[in-house]
Amino acid sequence: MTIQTIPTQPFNDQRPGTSGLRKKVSVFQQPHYLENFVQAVFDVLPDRAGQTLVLGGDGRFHNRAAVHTILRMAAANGFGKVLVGRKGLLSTPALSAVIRKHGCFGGIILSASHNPGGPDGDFGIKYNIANGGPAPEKVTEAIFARTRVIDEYRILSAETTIDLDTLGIQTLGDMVLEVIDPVADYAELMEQLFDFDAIRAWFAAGGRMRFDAMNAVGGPYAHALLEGQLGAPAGTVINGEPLEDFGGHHPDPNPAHATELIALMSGQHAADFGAASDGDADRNMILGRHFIVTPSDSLAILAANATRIPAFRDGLRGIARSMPTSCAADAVAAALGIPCHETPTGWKFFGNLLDAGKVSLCGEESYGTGSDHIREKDGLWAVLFWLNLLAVSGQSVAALVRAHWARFGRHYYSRHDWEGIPSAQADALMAALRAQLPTLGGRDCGAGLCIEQADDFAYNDPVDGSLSTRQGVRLIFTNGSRIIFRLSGTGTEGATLRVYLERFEPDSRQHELPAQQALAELIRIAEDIAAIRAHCGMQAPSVIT
Ligand code: G16
Repeated sequence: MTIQTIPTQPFNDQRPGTSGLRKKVSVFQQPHYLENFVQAVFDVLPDRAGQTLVLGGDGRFHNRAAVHTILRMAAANGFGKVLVGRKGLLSTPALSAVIRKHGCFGGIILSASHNPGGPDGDFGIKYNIANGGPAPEKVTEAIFARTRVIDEYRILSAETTIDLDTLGIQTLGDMVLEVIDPVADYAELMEQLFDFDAIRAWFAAGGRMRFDAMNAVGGPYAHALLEGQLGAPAGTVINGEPLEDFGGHHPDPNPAHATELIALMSGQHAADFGAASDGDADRNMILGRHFIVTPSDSLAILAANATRIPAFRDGLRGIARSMPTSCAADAVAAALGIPCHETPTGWKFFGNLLDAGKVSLCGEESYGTGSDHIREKDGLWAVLFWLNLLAVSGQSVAALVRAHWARFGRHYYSRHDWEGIPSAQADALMAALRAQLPTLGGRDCGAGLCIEQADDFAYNDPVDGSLSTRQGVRLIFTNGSRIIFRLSGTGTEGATLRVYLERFEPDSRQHELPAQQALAELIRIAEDIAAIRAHCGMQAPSVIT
C-alpha cells in the first residue's frame, strides 16, 4: 500500500450551497471531482493528524464508491481513525450523534438529502465539525477557496481492500478503520430523551401509525426503534429498505412527494399518526388521520408541549427558527418568556446558538426540526417527540393542533416553489425585487394589506458576530402577514424560486380554511410584485406545500 500524490486541476463549481456540495451524480463521477473536494476539506483542517473522522451516507447511488475513495484519502492524509457506518450508511442525525458521543474531530456525510437518487439523480457531500453540526460559512468558504487553487491530492493506492459489511476494526495503511452499527448510538440517545414506556403503552393500547421511510436511510432506524424497541406492529414502517435510487421516488417528505403516505392517511382505514423522513432522515413530515401538520406549526406545538417530554422537563432555554419559517414559534416563545431567534435558512446557523446554550429547540419550514441533543435536524427524533406527546396527552394529532391554534392563533402558511428556472432569469427576478425595496415600504396592496417593512434579511450571529447578508427578500405587512422570496441553495439544475407566504389569524372561527384560500390575497400580491410569470415564463408554481 503506497500513498500516491495525484496531480489535478481545479473545478470552478465547488462552492458548498445551503447544505454542502450537491451536484448530479454524473458531475461527481468525473475523474478527480470528488477527490478535489475532499482534499480541499482536508487541506483546511491543518490539525487533522491522528484525529478520528466519522463517515457515512444515505446509501444513494455512488455512496459506496465515494466511501471507498474518501477512506483511501483519509488514510493518505494522516487521519488516525475513521468510524464508518456498516455498508457506508449513516443518517445525517446519526452521524452527528456519533461525532458527539465519541468526541470525534469531524465527519463527512454523503447525501443530497431530499433530492432524487440513482445514476441520473443527485449526489452530495458535506463536512461536519466537532460539535456534530454542519461546518459554518467561514469553513465552507475556506473549502471553496481551496478548491479554486488545488493542484494535487493524496490517496492510498487502489489495491487496498476495504470491507464495509463486517462490523469491527481493520487497518488501512497507518489508519484504523472501524465499521460501526449505524443505528446503535442513535437509538441509545433517543431512549434517553423520550418516555419509551409511554410510547410502548400507546402502541400496546392499539395506537396505529404509518412511517414512510421513502426507501431511504431512515428505514433501518425506524424499523429498529418503532417496530423493535417500541413494539409497533410489523408493517408500521413502509418503504423501509434503503435503495440506491429510493425506488424511483423523490425522497422529500412533503404532501407533494409523499403521496403514498398522504393517500394512506386520508383513506377510510387511516392510522392515528403518520410520518415520513427524507433521503438522509433529517427531515420529517407529521400527519394525523385526515390531517396535515405544517412544519412551522409542528415546531410551535413541540415547543408549547416540551415539558411533557423527559428531555425538556426543566423547560426550554430558547427557540430558533429560520427566517422564512412562520412566526408560530415566536408566539409560543413569548408566552413562555423565552427568546426566539430568527436565522438564515441553513441548519448550520443554529450551531452557535445551540453550542452557546441559547436555544433548546430549532425548526424550519422545510420539514426540519431538532434540538440540542445533536447539531443536525432529526427526522425520527421529531416523530418520537410527537409519539411521546400523543401517548402522554391521550389526544389525537388534529386535537393537539386545533387546541394550539385556539390558544395561540393560527399562522396560515404555504411555500410555492417555482423550479427549473434558468439561473439568469431567477437572478434577474431577485435583482428587480431588491431594486424595488426602497419603494415598497408603506405600499397599500389592497384587501387591507399594507406593507410595513420591505428588506433583504441579514443575520448578525449573536455568538461569533459574523454577518450574513442577502438571505431573502421580506415583505412584512402591518397585520403581521409576511411574503418572503429567496432562491434555493440546494438544487442541482437551474434555479428554484421559493415564495413563502404567511398570514396570522387570531379568530378561532376562521381556523378551518384551506391554506391556499386563506393566503389567496398574499399569493396575488407576491406574484404581482415579483412579476414571477414574466420573469420565469411559467404559469404556476411547480410545487406547493
Ligand atoms: C438544507 C438545509 C436546511 C434548508 C434546506 C432547504 O436541508 O440544511 O436548513 O432549510 O436545505 O434549503 P434551500 O431552501 O436553500 O433549498 P437538507 O435537508 O436539504 O439538507
